[in-house]
Amino acid sequence: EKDPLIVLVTGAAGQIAYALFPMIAKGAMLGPDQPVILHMLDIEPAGDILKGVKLELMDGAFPLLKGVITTTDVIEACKGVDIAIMLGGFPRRKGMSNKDLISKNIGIYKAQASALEQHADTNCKVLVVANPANTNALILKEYAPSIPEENITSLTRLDHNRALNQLSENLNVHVGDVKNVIMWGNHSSNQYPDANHAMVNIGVGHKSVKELVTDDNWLNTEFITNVQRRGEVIIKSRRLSSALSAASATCDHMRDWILGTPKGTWVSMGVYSDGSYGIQPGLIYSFPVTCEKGEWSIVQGLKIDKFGREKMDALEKELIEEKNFAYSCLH
Ligand code: NAX
Repeated sequence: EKDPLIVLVTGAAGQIAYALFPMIAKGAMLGPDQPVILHMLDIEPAGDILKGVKLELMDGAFPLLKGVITTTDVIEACKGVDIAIMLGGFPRRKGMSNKDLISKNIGIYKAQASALEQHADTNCKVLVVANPANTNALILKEYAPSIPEENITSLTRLDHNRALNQLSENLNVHVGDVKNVIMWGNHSSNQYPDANHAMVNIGVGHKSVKELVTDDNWLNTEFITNVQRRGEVIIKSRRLSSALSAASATCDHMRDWILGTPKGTWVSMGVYSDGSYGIQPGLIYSFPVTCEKGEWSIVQGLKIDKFGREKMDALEKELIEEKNFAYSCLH
C-alpha cells in the first residue's frame, strides 16, 4: 500500500469543503489506491462546525482515509502537508470591491504562506480557490519563496467546466465528448472562455467546435456571457454560491495536475506566467496546460485572433492592477 499523502484544506468548515471532503476520501482526487490524511483548518468561531464535519467523515467509513486533524492553528494545519487546497478567506460581502477583498485577504495569505513554507513538505503543491484566487496565489507565492513557483496554482477549472457544459448544450453532444476550451487570465467577471480550439469527439475522430456551431457569432457573444454569469444564476436559484461544482472542479484540477492529463487534452489552470503568449512574467495567469508526472506545461503556439488578444490583454491588465494594489497594501 502507498504511504498516505497529507492534504490540507483551509476554509474547511465552509460549503465547498463540505462537498469536497467525500470526493477526496473516496479517491476521486488522488486516485483510488492513494490513502490520505486530511488536515482541516478554519478560524476559531468555526471550530465546532469543523468537529461536526469530522464526525461525518468518520461515519463515512472511507477505507482510504487514514486520519483527520481539525484545527484552528495554521502551523499545526501545515505540518508535513503534501497538497494544500486553499478555500479559506475573507468572504465577499455585498458592495465589496475586488480591492476591498484583496486588502482583507492579504494578511491571511501572508500568514498561511509562511506557515506552508516552514512546515509543509518541500515539494508541496498548492491550489488557491478563495477569491480573488489569482492574486491570493500571487501573494502566497511572494511569501513562500522556497516553495517552487510552479507548485502554486489557482482555480479556473470551474469556469473551464462551465464552458464545456455550454458547448455540450449548444451542440447537443455529451459533455464528456467536448474538450480543449481555454480560460485565459483571471477568474473574474471579465473572464474569457475561448472555444476557438475546442474539439468534439464524433466517434470517428474529432471535429472542431468552430465547424460544428451553426451561429459563428455565438462563440464571441452568448457563450462568453453564459459562462461569465453562471455563478450569479446559481446564487439566484440556490441562494448560495456554487459549491458542488466548485468542489468537483477543485478535484479535477488536482487530479489532472498530479496524475496527468489524457493525451491530446488540455485543461485551464492559473499558473506562474513565463511570458508565454506575451503575458507579463510572474503573474498568476490562467493558460491552457497539459500535465505529466506532477508537472504542468503551457500549451504553446495556439493562434489567437484579434478579439481574443484584446480579451487576454484586458485580463492581464486587470491582474497587474490587482498585483500593484496588493503590493501597495503590503509595503
Ligand atoms: P464559505 O464562506 O462557505 O467558506 C469559507 C470558509 O473559510 C469559512 O468556513 C470561513 O470561516 C473560512 N475562513 C475564513 N478565514 C479563514 C482563515 N483565515 N483561515 C482558514 N479559514 C478561513 O465559502 P465557500 O463557498 O466554501 O467558498 C470558498 C472560497 O472559494 C470563497 O473565497 C469563494 O469566493 C471562492 N470561490 C472561488 C471559485 C473559483 O473558481 N476560483 C469558485 C467558487 C467559489 O466562489
